[in-house]
Amino acid sequence: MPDYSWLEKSELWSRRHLLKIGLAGLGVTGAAIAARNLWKPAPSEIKIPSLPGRTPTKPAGVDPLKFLRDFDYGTVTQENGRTVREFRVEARTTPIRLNSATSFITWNLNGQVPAPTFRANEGDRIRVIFYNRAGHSHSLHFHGVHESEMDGVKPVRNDKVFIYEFDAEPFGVHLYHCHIAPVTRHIGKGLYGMFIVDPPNPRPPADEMVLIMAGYDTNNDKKNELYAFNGVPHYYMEHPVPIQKDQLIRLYVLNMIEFDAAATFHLHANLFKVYRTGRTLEPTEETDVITMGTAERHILEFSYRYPGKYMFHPHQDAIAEAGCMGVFDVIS
Ligand SMILES: [Cu+2]
Repeated sequence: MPDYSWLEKSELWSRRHLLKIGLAGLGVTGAAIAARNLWKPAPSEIKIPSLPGRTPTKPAGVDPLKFLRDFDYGTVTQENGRTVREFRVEARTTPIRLNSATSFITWNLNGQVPAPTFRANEGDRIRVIFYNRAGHSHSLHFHGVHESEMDGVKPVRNDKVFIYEFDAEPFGVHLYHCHIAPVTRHIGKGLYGMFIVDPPNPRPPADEMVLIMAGYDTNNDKKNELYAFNGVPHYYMEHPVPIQKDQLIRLYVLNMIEFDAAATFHLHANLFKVYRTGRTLEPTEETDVITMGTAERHILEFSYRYPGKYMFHPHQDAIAEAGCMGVFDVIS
């Protein structure tokens, strides 16, 4: 669960301020806010290997090993007999260190790239309180089904709050991102995240992880000079992802690379089952490389039979070699 204490402590979320921006009218009270953390996902028999020592990347706010399995289920309350999940995010402008030579100004949510992975059950009411403190206009456009006013193409100006509210549907792997023109730039600067809607009957227990592929146009030439899984180039090469042998792994993979028409995802020494857009409960194919256009996303499932280190990367090797590459460390 991400640490939102900075938000709760801030003057912004004082009762007076909530009243001012109209949240009280939506039924959000201090009691509802205090209810955060009451709901947690059911524990399973899945073994999550302990993570190796990490290289903190602050002030970027990105810890790719932690991000992998970090699902934000929101603050859960019941309102008029239905489940409401409330997420609070703040758009900011902060630098991230991409490598020893390159610092990059990102446009982000809560100081992190990618933005938090929101997760809900199909049919939940979603409420996203979006506070823009980035210095210029941004918005949040969610994929999925919702009303026109909630489509997130209208700019939210600096220092303004907008509340997106809609139902989580349909189940699957979705995404959200800023939709201010030029969108290539707003996404390329880091304002994107995943939005997972779980089906009414949960998928089988698995070690679940999020992998978001993205590019960085560091010199504004409308091409990417660096690429990354989950924000930091080459990170999972330097910090392999430990996974358990013979255990089901479920990857939620999203391609957010701008400027390149498509990216593939390839897994070494294995094949994975594909659930296109997470929209099926049975796999639709089995392969070891899948092509994703920008914004395409899938669930990929597999397990490793043999211990050892195995790479994963787009099979456009130029993209992989420029940072979008990682390793699973299969342990027994
Ligand atoms: Cu933006």
